[in-house]
Amino acid sequence: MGQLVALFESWVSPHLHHLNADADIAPKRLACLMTQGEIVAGCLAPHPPHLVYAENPPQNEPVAEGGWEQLRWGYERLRESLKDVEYDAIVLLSPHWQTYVGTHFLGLPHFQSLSVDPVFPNLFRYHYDLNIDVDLTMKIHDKAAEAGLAVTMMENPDFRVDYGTITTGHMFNPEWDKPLVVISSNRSRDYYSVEVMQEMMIELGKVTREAILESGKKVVVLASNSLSHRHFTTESAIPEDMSKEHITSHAMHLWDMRMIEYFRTGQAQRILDEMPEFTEQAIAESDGGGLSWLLSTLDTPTYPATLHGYGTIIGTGNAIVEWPERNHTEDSQ
Ligand code: 2X7
Ligand code: FE2
Repeated sequence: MGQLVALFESWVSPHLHHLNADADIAPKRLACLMTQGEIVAGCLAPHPPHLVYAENPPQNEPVAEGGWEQLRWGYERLRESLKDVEYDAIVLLSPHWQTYVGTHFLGLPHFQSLSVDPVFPNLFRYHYDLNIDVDLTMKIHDKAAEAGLAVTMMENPDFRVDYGTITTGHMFNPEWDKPLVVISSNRSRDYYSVEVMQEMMIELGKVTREAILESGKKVVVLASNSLSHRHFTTESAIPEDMSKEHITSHAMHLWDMRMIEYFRTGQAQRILDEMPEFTEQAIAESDGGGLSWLLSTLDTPTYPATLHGYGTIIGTGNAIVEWPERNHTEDSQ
C-alpha cells in the first residue's frame, strides 16, 4: 500500500501543485480513496447439505430428485443480485469448523479433498477444489492478533474442509472462481456464554472490516448459518419428500420471523441485543458466532437487508439475506 501511495504521488503531484494550496495533501487523499478496500455485500448464507444434494452438481456423489426449491431459488436470487458486482474474494465463517482454542484460518493457497457430512453422509460426499486468498487471510489474522484475539493459521495440507464451508461456498459461487478466506468458529459460547462469544465475534468483525478496507480489495462477507436449529430426529424415507418438510415448532417459527423482521427493517443492533435469548431459545446456529461477526463487519447496519429466501430443512429455519453494503458506503466508512 505504501509503495502504491508513493507511486501515485510521484505521478500526480507535478500536475496538482500549481492548482491550489491544498495540492500537497490532495494526492494522498486521492491515493487513499483509490486503494481503499470495500465490503460490497454481507450475506447470511446457510449451509444445510440438502441444498447441494438437491442441486445435483457433478462434485457431489449422491443423486436427488430436487427438493428445498424455495431456498435454492433464494440462492439463485442472491447470485443474480451480485452477478454484475465486481469483487476479489469471499470471506466466510462456518459454524462447522469448530475450534476451541481461538479462531483459526485456512492458511494455504489451495485445498482439495472429499468433504463428508458426518450426520448426512447419504446426502453429502463432495469433491472440492478451492483456492484461498492467503494475503488477505494474513491481514485479518494479524489484525486479530494485534487486537488480542487468539488466532492460528491452519497450514496442514491434508486438512479436510468442513461441509458448512463447502455448501455455502458452492451455493454462493458454484463456479468456485473466487478465492476464499475461511474463518473457523471459536466455540467460546460452549466454554463461557453467548455474551462472551458475541463480544469476541464483534471484535473479530471489526478487525475483519479494517483489514479488508486496508487491503484495497473488494470483498463479500458470508455468515454460514441457519436461524432456528431444532432438527427432526428422524429422516423421511425419501429425504427430498417436501410433503414432510416444515418448521419444528411454532416457537421456532416466531423467532425466525422476528429475526427476519429485524433484517428487513435495518435493526442490526436489536439483533445483537437479543442474540442471547434468540440463540438459547431457538437453539439457533448463531451459537457459532457467524451472525454477530457478520453484523460487526458491516458496522451494525441501519439500512434494510434484502430477504432472498426462507425455508425449512429437516425442521430448521434458514434465511438467505443480503446487506448490499456497496450502496451504503457513505453511511458507514
Ligand atoms: O448443518 C446443518 C444445518 N445447519 C441445518 C440443517 C440440516 C443439516 O445440517
Ligand atoms: Fe449447520
